[in-house]
Parts: sequence; structure tokens; C-alpha cells
Amino acid sequence: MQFSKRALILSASAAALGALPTARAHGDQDHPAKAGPSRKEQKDWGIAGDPKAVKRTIEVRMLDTMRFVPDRIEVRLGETVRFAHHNAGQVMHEFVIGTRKELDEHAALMIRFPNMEHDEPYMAHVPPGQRAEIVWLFNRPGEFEFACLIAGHYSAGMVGKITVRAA
Ligand SMILES: [Cu+2]
Repeated sequence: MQFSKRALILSASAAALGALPTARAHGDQDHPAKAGPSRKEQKDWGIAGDPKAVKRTIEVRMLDTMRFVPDRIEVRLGETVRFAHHNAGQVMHEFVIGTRKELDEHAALMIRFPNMEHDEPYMAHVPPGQRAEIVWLFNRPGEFEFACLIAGHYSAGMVGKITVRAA
């Protein structure tokens, strides 16, 4: 399931951009058998964190006004953060961390394929009234975003910023 989604993203990116992101294609070929939420893959915005390393929990509420509260988050480089999500709304919401470019591409796919299943360690899918959490290690500095990629939500502004600062 994950592999086919990744293939879908790669082929859609290729169609959109006219070129494959070679680093990613290479990585997929090297590690074809690894799948599942426990997989640790270095991304530009960090890597799946060890729950034992968590020293800080950030609560994030998801609202049907297509907003996250808070929508600005600052972390230190090297910090492992537990995000504790609460969907306070009546519809499904998601929390997906990424670069602006990755989220833009993924959101476009979600509009074309609204029922596409996707699950990665940097995502949470939270049904109405429910809670979820993810643990993420921010081991790359920079400006990143988090977004709800459910069709229509991202374009309605369901997005926030994460700044990772070197100490
Ligand atoms: Cu949403």
C-alpha cells in the first residue's frame, strides 16, 4: 500500500515536473522491503523519533474552520517532539509535516485521488472527536510546514509553520 502510493507520487511528480527526484527514486530502490509506520527514513524535515527521547509534547487542535491551533511551532535542532492531536471538529482531519513543495505536490494528489491511503511516521489521521499522536525528531534546521491534505482543506488554509532553529 505504501509502496504503491509512493510510486504514485513519484510518477505524478514526474508527470508534473518532467523529471524524477533522483535521490528519492534511488532510496526506494535501495530499501524496497521496508514499509510500515515504524520505518525510519530521513526526510528534509527530520526523521521518525524515539518515544523514549521525548522531552516535550505539543498539543495541536484541528478545527472545522480549517485551522490548526497553534499554527506556529518552534523547535530546537535535535529535539524529539511528541505531537498530541485533538480533532475538535465534525470531519476527518490530518496533520502532515513536510516542506512547502512536498505538501503542495501531495495535496494536489489528494485532490485527484481523494480516497488514496497514505500513512507515514510524519502523518496523523484523526477522526472527528478523536486524538492521535506522532513522535518526530527534528534533526534538520529550516522552515517547514504542517498541513491537512484532505481534499479542500489545504487550499482552505489548513496549514501551519514549523521553524527548526540551531541552538
Ligand atoms: Cu482537515
